[in-house]
Amino acid sequence: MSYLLPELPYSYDALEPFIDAKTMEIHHSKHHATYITKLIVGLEKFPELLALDIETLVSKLNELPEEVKPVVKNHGGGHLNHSIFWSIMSPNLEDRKEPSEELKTTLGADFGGYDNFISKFKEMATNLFGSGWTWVIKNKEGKLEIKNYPNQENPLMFGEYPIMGIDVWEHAYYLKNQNRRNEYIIYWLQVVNWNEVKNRLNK
Ligand code: MN3
Repeated sequence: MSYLLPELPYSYDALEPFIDAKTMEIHHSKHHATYITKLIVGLEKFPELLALDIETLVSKLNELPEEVKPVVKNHGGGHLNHSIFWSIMSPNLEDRKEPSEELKTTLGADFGGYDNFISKFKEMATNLFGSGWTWVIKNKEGKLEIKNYPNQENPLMFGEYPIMGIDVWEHAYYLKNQNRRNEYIIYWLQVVNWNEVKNRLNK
């Protein structure tokens, strides 16, 4: 079994009061788990693909046999997106305190400053229509961009590196925030693991 649900590096209630325990439990143990189950079923006849790590599989989307592209795009993307998502949140105050001046400079460099970077991220996530993710990506030229991708698409499918991304599917916030996606976005930004964001910038 090559694709497994990663254990959360913290308990379901660890991100309270910003992200509630029930949402975390359903999101991880049901939604994320289902992407993995469906990915494994969809790749049944392709053991060589099941043997790849998830980042490699998703990066190769365009080269894959036509019949597996949809399952890799939807469920492979779902597995990878959520694996990243859990890792870039933290209950640890040291991880989620304001980024250092150095990190703020790096994040803000392509946006006219860190405050503009945060405003743009909030605006993009608020305005994403339907289900999808707002990503901070490093493009092929090494510049940062903020982009919206629908459903479970991942930047690696487009030759971009995902630095941080917010899941704005309703399942990520509806129990707590109902239709107030903007409230969820503000709460989510309180639990971002900036140390992990920094690690991803240096990859
Ligand atoms: Mn989700």
